[in-house]
Amino acid sequence: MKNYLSILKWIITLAILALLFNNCSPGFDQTEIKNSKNSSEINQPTDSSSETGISEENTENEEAITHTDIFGKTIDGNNILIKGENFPNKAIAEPLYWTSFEESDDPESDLIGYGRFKGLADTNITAPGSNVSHRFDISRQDQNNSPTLNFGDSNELYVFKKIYYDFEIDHADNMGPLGLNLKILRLWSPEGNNIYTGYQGLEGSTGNPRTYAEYTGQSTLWGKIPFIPYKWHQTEIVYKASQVDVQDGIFTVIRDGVKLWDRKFRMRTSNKSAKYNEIAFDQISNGTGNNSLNIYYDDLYIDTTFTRIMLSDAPNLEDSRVLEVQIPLQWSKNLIEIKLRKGAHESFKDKYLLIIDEKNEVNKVISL
Ligand SMILES: [Ca+2]
Repeated sequence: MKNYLSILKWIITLAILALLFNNCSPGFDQTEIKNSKNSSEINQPTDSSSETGISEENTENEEAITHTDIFGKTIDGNNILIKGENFPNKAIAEPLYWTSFEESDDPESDLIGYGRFKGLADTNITAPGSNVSHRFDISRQDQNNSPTLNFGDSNELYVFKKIYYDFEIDHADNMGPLGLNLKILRLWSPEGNNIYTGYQGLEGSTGNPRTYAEYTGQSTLWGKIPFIPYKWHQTEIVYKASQVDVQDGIFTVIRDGVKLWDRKFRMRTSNKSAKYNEIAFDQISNGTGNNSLNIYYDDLYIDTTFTRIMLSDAPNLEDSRVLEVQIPLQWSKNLIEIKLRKGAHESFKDKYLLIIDEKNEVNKVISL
């Protein structure tokens, strides 16, 4: 009897549990679907506010939430739309110059000035994520063969490029009688004054790097950017013209995400007051030796504003080590269209789109 009552109790308990479960489960499922839908509406266009610290409205009212949304699939080469508010200014969406050196590109077509790309498409040494680079032999060439671009009257210049040096700076057969004097980056004014970062092969394996505003600078910046061959380097140049007779100009190189220096230069004087208007890469002064000196270029982006979008491995510029410039197609205060470029990143997962403003600071961060 006792056993019978015990079994009956169990049956009643199970029946009650079954009834409760039947009543609850449909409601639970519906809630889960709804939550999931809401969360996707809010988060998948990604809200950037948490990463940037930039205050955006935080309210219970879903209709009032403002955030940065992306529309389109994050696939390499895809065009996506970014919608939001208060994006930084960019008067012309497209950069001044862009080439990935892939098959369909003609790297010379948009270059202006006295130089041209004299190299050849190369498929053997290419930057990570690229199929084609541009091989350029600087041996026995004068500066008239260096890639050069006229950027007009702009006070600012931003350059993103990938570069690979297939030679040693101090090898005897690479040097002419006066050594190997290689200016890897140079900005020229119509008056002949210029600022450059360069090496001299006679001075050892790092090339004794120097950065100097010729005719107008007050001192030379030594070191900071040792010559490192046989390796792809993602290189960015941030330039801002100085005022006349004032040491307040910016010419900073960022290599593989690391800002190599942060100092100001006097780029103009009363005697030489014109601003720089041309950029030249890899100019040789004083000749070379008998060896070929191959330089490989990949992904060259030049613009007259710092405003841009970068795909990064970190939500801020300080911690970014792999950066890929994205190609803007449309740009307004609340709508940006870009052509997505994965570049050296293995995937878009856990990466960030950084919207950079006119001051070269992060305006918004979009988590992918
Ligand atoms: Ca390429």
